[in-house]
Amino acid sequence: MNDVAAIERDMVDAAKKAEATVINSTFHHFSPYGVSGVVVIQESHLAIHTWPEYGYAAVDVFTCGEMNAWIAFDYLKESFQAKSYSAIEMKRGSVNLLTRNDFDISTMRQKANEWVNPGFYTRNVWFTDKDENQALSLRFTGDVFYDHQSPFQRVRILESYKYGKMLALDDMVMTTENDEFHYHEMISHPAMFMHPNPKNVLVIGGGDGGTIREVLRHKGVEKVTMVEIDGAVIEACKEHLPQIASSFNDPKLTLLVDDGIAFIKNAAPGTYDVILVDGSDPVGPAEGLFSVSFYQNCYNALKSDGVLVAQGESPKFNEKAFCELNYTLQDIFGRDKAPVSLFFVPTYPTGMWSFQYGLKGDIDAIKHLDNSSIDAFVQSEGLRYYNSALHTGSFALPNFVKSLLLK
Ligand code: SPD
Repeated sequence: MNDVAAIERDMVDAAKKAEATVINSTFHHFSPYGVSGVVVIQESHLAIHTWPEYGYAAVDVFTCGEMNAWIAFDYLKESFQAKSYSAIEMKRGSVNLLTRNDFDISTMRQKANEWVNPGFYTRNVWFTDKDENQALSLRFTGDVFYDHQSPFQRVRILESYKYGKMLALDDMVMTTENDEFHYHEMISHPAMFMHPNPKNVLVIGGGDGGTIREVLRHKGVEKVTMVEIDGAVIEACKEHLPQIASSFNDPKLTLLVDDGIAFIKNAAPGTYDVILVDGSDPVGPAEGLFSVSFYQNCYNALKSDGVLVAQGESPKFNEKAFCELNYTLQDIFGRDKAPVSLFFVPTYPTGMWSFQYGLKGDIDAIKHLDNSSIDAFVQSEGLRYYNSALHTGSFALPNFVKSLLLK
């Protein structure tokens, strides 16, 4: 009752099943929940208002009598899987009281043509990523390129007006065509440059392919292993987000569709120079990517000088997960070895997001950087977010974030 695209589809299909002629439809998602919409048909209209919090919808099927409205009713009952329902058929108007007006049909047609605005767009559908108290909404075209319930999550590729195509897992924005570089450059290049010579890299998650694309820009890398639990994410992105999923055929890549948590548990100690945890939020399949045992296993799998970087949530949207992850990293890697970098993602709730590090051995987040080779790399690769000044600056935290991270 909160899925605006599915409700619009079912309402339009209900009209068609009843052999109505569909003229247009307009549907609106209210934040944080509720949908209203109308399907205009030659025979009048179908309208709906939903209250997801009650699992309830009110529907009107208004016809001029040349179609069987009950067919539409039965179809909606089925498609909404209604457990209970009530319906009233209401005859409108008192025909004996009506008098027909005479009018000139050709004048009416001409006037109608003047009123029609062919460029007028009526669809107004929104995707909302939210918790109980905050939300970020993106208006999207209503086009759904991929929608599949995998064993782990609902995987969708939708098209937003402002940010292009978007990967959503369950109801959360993962990445969009137009701002993916913020995230993918910042999860990979700071870690790759703070390590003196990263050769063997492990990516856990990252099914859209953006993180491996960035890691593989570093010519010294010899091997990248990527472990993604959900093959549907890879399949969807290869087909619909090819600019992000552009490196799956790289010969240096070993791709495993498998559970990253089990993988790291069984990894040989001291194997990787850099581990990047490109997971989703700590609900569903990614919950284990926020556990103490997972990070202890990552620590063991790193070489004696190694860098771990993990998607660290937001200090403004998910403070609890943000802090708990950092406390875990402080406990495992050491208090001064768990720095946090902040960066900006317009399509994540609040926009303020983090990567959290665990640094092993002599690695430091900023002390040993060679800024001129970083900027030469930035230039030659045409990076759009990361640069040497930003690398250092991203580890400078606002005071309220520093306070949050004090154990
Ligand atoms: N709320 C979004 C958390 C970020 C999840 N990872 C994004 C995947 C991009 N490769």
